[in-house]
Amino acid sequence: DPTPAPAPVPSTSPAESDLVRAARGLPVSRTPVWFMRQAGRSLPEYRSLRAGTVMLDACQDPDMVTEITLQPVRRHGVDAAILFSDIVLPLVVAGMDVEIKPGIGPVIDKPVRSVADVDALPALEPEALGFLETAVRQLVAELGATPLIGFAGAPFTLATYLIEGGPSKEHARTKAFMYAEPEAWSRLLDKLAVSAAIFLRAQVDAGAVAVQLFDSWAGVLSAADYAERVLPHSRAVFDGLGERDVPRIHFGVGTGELLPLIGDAGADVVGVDWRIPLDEAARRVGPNRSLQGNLDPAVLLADRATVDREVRRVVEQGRTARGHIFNLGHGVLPDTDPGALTHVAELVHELTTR
Ligand code: 1CP
Repeated sequence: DPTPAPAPVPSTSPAESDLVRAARGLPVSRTPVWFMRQAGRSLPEYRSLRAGTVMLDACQDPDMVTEITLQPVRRHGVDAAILFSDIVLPLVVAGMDVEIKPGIGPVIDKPVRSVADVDALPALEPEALGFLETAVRQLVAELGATPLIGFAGAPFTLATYLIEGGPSKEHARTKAFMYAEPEAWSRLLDKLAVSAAIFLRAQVDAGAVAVQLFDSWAGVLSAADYAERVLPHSRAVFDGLGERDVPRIHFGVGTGELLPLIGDAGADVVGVDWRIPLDEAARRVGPNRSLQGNLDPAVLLADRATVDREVRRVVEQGRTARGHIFNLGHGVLPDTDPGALTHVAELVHELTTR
């Protein structure tokens, strides 16, 4: 057999990319930009590839994960890829009967409503994540200098799906369980923290150079409840990374009042939605953390002049942070014109190139 040709040496390594540098508060060549939910329904190439494949099957097919993750990187020239997966995947792999219903989201037939339900939940075995390791290794090889962000759902946000049985607005049952069954609550969030940490470690060990913990729905909690009943479990997820020296991004929606705590849970980067300007967010998280955000995704449905004005504002307000990763304040809306995303990535680069 001939010796295989050596892999091309990229000019910069993903671990020294602008994304990682901004996350650490180091100088960058330009502000890095990526978009939450950059893969998915806004892209026609995604819709045609996914046609006929159930979401959770797609997430466990390494070739499909690789291709879908790469699509927005090729199209938009963004500064990071985020693994195509879902926050409920570790639960599915562990054997819980969670489904993702099209147009709805994660749904579970027998919601968790008692201490016995919590104790009956199956644990995630790291050995079951071979498909993930394969997908991440393939991706890292294809991405070259572009960093791959690994992610997981935070214990609170996962608990909302398990307890409610599906998506919900108020998360009233979740909060009721938290207040009524504090011990079972803590056991549930412990379990979810352990599986999230296993899921993140698998991605980092296979080559992801940053991680994002999505606590999308934590904004429904008061700061006191968040600090006492949720934060310790989110911190446990980050602690589960051990010595792995990758920047940690931590994001939730409507978390204006929680921003300092979201940072305290162990984040290098605090993700901010559109409700609070980044200069105010920088004051709230303090000088030792970077920020990610926070263009309102709905702005992308407006005219080009509005988009440009709002992008400039976010870039300017982001300059007050220790480091800034440009992103949306939440995921790309399905009706978004992909051309608007490409334009935003170009404009951020143009405005910030040193
Ligand atoms: O490109 C990327 O961003 C990677 C893909 C990705 C990510 C990061 C998907 C694919 N899901 C997620 C994370 C995720 N999943 C979060 C955290 C981010 C956020 O707040 O948006 C949450 C809350 C979920 C749960 C979920 N999965 C929902 C939301 C339901 C609700 O409560 O409102 C939905 C609709 C899904 C399904 C899903 N996940 C991903 C896609 C492309 C889809 C749609 C599936 C389909 O088309 O059938």
